[in-house]
Amino acid sequence: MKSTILIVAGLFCVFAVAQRIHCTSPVRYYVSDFRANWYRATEYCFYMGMQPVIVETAEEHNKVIEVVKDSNVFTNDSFIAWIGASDLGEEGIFVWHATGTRVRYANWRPGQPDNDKNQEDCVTLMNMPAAGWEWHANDEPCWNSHYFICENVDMRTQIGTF
Ligand SMILES: [Ca+2]
Ligand SMILES: [Ca+2]
Repeated sequence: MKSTILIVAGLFCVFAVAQRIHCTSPVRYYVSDFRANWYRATEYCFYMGMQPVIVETAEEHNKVIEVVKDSNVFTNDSFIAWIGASDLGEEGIFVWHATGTRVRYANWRPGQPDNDKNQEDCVTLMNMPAAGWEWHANDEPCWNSHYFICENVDMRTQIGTF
């Protein structure tokens, strides 16, 4: 019985490893080639059968940076994109929109999120090295217009089963 469990666990791990390889394929993310407010960006991700990107680990954060750098809209001096988190539901409680789960990891710049002017509820990824922004997360007014990042829904769901 013990060995059966081990074999089953072993197979599951192989399966999980296979998924992980698939997850890091280039098709996982979409970087928009136009700017939109956070709401429109969110709608657009779902419209394409994707979802607003969830960035839950430093590894995913780095992967997203790679994908952005490969995109047509990236410029070295200034880049801002919406990601799929907000505190629209409850001020100060940031949640991934696609799953309703709390944001546990975010590369917030020190001092962020600051809910500036009591108007900042949606999260961007921001790279503006001259101003001290180095792929930091920031809360901004949701109606600002930025590029945005979507990810493949199926990949995220499969990770969830692991
Ligand atoms: Ca807020
Ligand atoms: Ca802010």
